[in-house]
Amino acid sequence: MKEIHTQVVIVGAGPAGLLLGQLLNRDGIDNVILERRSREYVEKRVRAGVIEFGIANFLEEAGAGARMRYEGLVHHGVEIRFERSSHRIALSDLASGKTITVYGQQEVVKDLVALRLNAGAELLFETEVKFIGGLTDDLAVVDAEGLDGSLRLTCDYVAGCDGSFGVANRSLPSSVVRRYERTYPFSWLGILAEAPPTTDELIYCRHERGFALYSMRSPTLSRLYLGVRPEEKLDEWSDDRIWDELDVRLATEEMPEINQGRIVERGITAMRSVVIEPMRFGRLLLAGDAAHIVPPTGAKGMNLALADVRVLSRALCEKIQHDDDALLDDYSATCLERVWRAEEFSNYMTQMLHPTHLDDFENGVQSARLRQAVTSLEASTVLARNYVDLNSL
Ligand code: RFL
Ligand code: PHB
Repeated sequence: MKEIHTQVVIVGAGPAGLLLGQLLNRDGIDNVILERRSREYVEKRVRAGVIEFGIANFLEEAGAGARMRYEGLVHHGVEIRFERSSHRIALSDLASGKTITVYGQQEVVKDLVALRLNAGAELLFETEVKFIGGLTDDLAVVDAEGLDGSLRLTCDYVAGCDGSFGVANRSLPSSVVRRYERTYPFSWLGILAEAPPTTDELIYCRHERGFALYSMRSPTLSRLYLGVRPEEKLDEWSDDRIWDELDVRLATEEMPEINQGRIVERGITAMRSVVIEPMRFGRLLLAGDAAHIVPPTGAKGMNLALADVRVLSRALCEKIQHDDDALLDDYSATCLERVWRAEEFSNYMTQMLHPTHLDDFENGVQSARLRQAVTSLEASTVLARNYVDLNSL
């Protein structure tokens, strides 16, 4: 078995793990990233698209924002559509001039992987962590299986950035962990299509047949979602059925049809909210989806993950370089306050925009909430601020 010693082992090369690696490298803290998938797989995984104002600035400060600034689409508003009418939320006007940047998560991942490999830092793909232990000992131990066989790493700290179904959150003793969870009675069917976006801004739409979201990635690529029942299968959705349903749900008099094109990626995602408390046990610190999941309606998952590692990198730096425990001791509480705010916002957006065929009272409440969101200055201001920059508030 090959043995390695480093200061921080990072489990997972998603946005959280990769940005943490970059921040620690900049502070001169030795670290190794272990990722169970191949480089090609993580760079092609299509997921999030909206980067908050403060998080975009932070990516730039971390030296990872150059291509995002050049290629990302800067948006000043979003549209909320219901009962076949459109309502614009003027994000920048309502949120002190702030904007969102539409830039694919896999582009953020590609940029961070390139930075790391160019710096010659350790990033082991196709290396799956099987065990994390020694959390209250002098050194933590991480066992992994890689392309060249078994590995044992010893380290001061383990950053569990391996997503919801990884090994890190299962390594916290069950006696100290509390898990809060909600599963929603719908999923999202998402597509990426070679079609120029029909609109300049994102459209969140509630239609009696279900939710729809119009988003984009570039002047030639559209990203669209349909709310579907959790039991629905991808093979029941032909291209024609997807486009017809998007047309029906999104249609207004001003926008009767949407641009179509070849569908290059498709998937169905279940909608869940999860919070794991605490986010630290001894030498193990959870960050990103490993610690919490939000339904994608608020566009918060990746932003939360990046905001966690902003806190974590500072805490690790204070501890490792100045032997100061204070930030590390506060890590979980500091993050969880923001995490619960994001859970609340994502839950609010989800519950407002997904009609239910089971409960007409709920549908009435949703309509009232939507009308308030677009007609009350106070309500639209809260929505705009949370949407644009929740993680810096
Ligand atoms: P990731 O990206 O899941 O990365 C975890 C990595 O860990 C690896 N791994 C392991 N590696 C080694 N050993 C093991 N035992 C391992 N187990 C797992 C995995 O292979 C993976 O590479 O977690 P991270 O870094 O915390 O990032 C979180 C984000 O990916 C996630 O929150 C967002 O994608 C959520 N999300 C959105 N977030 C936004 O901020 N804005 C959005 O617009 C947005 N839209 C979305 C979304 C997520 C979606 N899906 C598909 C879930 C839209 C969708 C449809
Ligand atoms: C996306 O562009 O993929 C996207 C945008 C907004 C969301 C979720 C996903 O709320």
